[in-house]
Amino acid sequence: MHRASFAVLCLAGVTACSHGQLPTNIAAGTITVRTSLVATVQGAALDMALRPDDPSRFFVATKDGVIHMVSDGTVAQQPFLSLTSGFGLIASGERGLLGMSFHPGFNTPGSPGFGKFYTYTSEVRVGSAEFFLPANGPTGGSHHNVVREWTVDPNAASVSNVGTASRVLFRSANPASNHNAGAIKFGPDGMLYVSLGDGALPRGSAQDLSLILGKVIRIDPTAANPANGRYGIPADNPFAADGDPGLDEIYAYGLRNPFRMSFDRLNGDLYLGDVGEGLIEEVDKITAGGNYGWPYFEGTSLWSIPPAGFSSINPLAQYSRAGAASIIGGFVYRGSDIPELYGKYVFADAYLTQLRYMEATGGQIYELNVAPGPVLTNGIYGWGEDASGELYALRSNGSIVRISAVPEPAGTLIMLGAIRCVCARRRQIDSRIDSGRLHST
Ligand SMILES: [Ca+2]
Ligand SMILES: [Ca+2]
Repeated sequence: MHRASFAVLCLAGVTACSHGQLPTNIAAGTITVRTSLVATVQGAALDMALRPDDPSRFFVATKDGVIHMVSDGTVAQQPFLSLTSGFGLIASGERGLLGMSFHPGFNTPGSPGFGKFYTYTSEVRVGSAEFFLPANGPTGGSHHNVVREWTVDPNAASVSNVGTASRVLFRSANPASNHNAGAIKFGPDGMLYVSLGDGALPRGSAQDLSLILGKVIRIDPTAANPANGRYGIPADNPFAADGDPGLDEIYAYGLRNPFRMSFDRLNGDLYLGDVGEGLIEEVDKITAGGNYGWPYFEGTSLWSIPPAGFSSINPLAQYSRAGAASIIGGFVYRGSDIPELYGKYVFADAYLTQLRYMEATGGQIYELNVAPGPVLTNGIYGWGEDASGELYALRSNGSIVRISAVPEPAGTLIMLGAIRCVCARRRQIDSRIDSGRLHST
């Protein structure tokens, strides 16, 4: 149906139906990496966080509501956090524990973020939501997407008092069960950035600046300004000026379902993958106040007729949804293990096993060649970045897969060894010939 409406719009001569050159097959790139299994957790892994003080432990979040602690490839028997019972988490379909982040001050005594981490969860509706569609009212909608702040003993191996350890920063009533987004990341400015989907129905929420749907928001979780009391709003947010009718929380808008989001650790640039409707998946670089087009544009393709004078920011890159499903935004690679990948944005698609990359400035998308080894047989739902900037694909079967440089192939080493062996034997024979001993052996 959406394809049909697109065709009608194009035939009607509306401009910007310019996606026609999108390849359905992504070109093979020139970079080859190796994948290796770090560990496997139970459930679909979709986010990974590191404590600011401890690069050796990975905290891996699963859709069904568990945060696992992984140290040196071993998954701790006791989960760091479990929301699987008695919590009201909904983990069906696109809902669940969708993101987590430690406060940068998590292990700094005296920091307002000491002992604090944050989650984004889909939960049963409880009371009134702070954000809702007027048509549904504050108690309506499918479920609540909830941002919570957890306060724990930084030395504790797990959160034991799940019922009381968190406070709700806000609830957003999602109109439908899908398009929840759920990335939650601290920026280099110490602010918390959260991506929210457009809630699926009705279309248009992403362009409505009175709604939180289809936005990236920016808040200070440990402050409390008079506007809300549960978190602060940075004064330099794009719609926070006195008299500006747009929600003060909004950082960027016009997004459909920006499921995964990351900051480039080198320069603080914010990237996300925005999941498409029927034709196009896209990578966006997010700037303050930016409008990313949905639902008037899906990628650079017109999806519905915009108002006169409408303009929006095109994606950095886009690919056809044909044969794909949902973009899983990754990271700009800033590690040292794969020098040729440095500065490239690495990402994936939820239903494909391919790894993809492009220049951080956008343009052509390539497939990352993967050397023979453990096979990526399940789709990728998320990405993690370790303290050194190395990347990990988080898969739907719970496996955490490290991307690394291809080592010197074993065959080459054997051949080199054989050549050395032959040469040594030859030298031995030569010396025996020289000394006239060959026939005596
Ligand atoms: Ca405002
Ligand atoms: Ca867009």
